[in-house]
Amino acid sequence: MYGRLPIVKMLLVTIALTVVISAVMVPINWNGQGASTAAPKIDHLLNVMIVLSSFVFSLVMVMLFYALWKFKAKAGHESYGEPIHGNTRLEIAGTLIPTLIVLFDDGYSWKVLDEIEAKEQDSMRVDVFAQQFAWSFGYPGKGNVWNEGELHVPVDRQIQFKLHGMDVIHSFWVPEWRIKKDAVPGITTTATVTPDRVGTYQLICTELCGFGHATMRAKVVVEEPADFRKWVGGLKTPIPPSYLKSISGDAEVETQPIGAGGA
Ligand SMILES: [Cu+2]
Repeated sequence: MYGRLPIVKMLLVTIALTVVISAVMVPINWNGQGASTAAPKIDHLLNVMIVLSSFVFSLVMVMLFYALWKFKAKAGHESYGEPIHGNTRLEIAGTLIPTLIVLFDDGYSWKVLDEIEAKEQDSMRVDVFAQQFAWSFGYPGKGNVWNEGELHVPVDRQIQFKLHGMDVIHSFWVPEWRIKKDAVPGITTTATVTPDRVGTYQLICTELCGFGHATMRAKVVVEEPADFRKWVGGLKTPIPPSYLKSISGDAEVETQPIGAGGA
């Protein structure tokens, strides 16, 4: 009734717009400094998502502005538009294209997370206890020693953080490591990280957990293995028995194919 849509032209404009938006958005360093082996993978994943999102956004904009221009009511035209009965081709394309994009996103994210979480032979376990509004850390491989408020880890070694929520849900996040995972009461969750840059960072609780949430931070020190051994060797306090007792009934969740969210 309106003639055929200029599909090829619309697609070309969509692709051109995608290129322009991506050229502006992709070079921006959204996540800041990276300091783990996961960081480049996640930053690359984000760039792929930006390009795909730019494509979807451009497609919608091109169709919207085409419709605004092409089907604008003529002056003095007061009646309703003609009734239509759907468009099978459009409905199939409108279902298939988003489905394929989302499936691709899923598959690619899954692959990246799988690579990050692949357990290495010499990975070290660190227990992380999150409670309102403080962090503490246990080193089961180092005589079960424990430290409050400051986390030390050796550089270039995979760490399996076993996360324990002692009261409410908290979330473990060191922005430079990119990985973020919830600490949930009753469940032990695992965050796998290989820090690859010596330095001092901040562990931030990123799940609104109560009045003191904004202050729930801990210092993170990534250091050479020898420095780490010296530091951990100087710890004398064992993990408090009350802590161990309160997590003894936890369900163990070794791997989660899809990362837990967090506000
Ligand atoms: Cu919090």
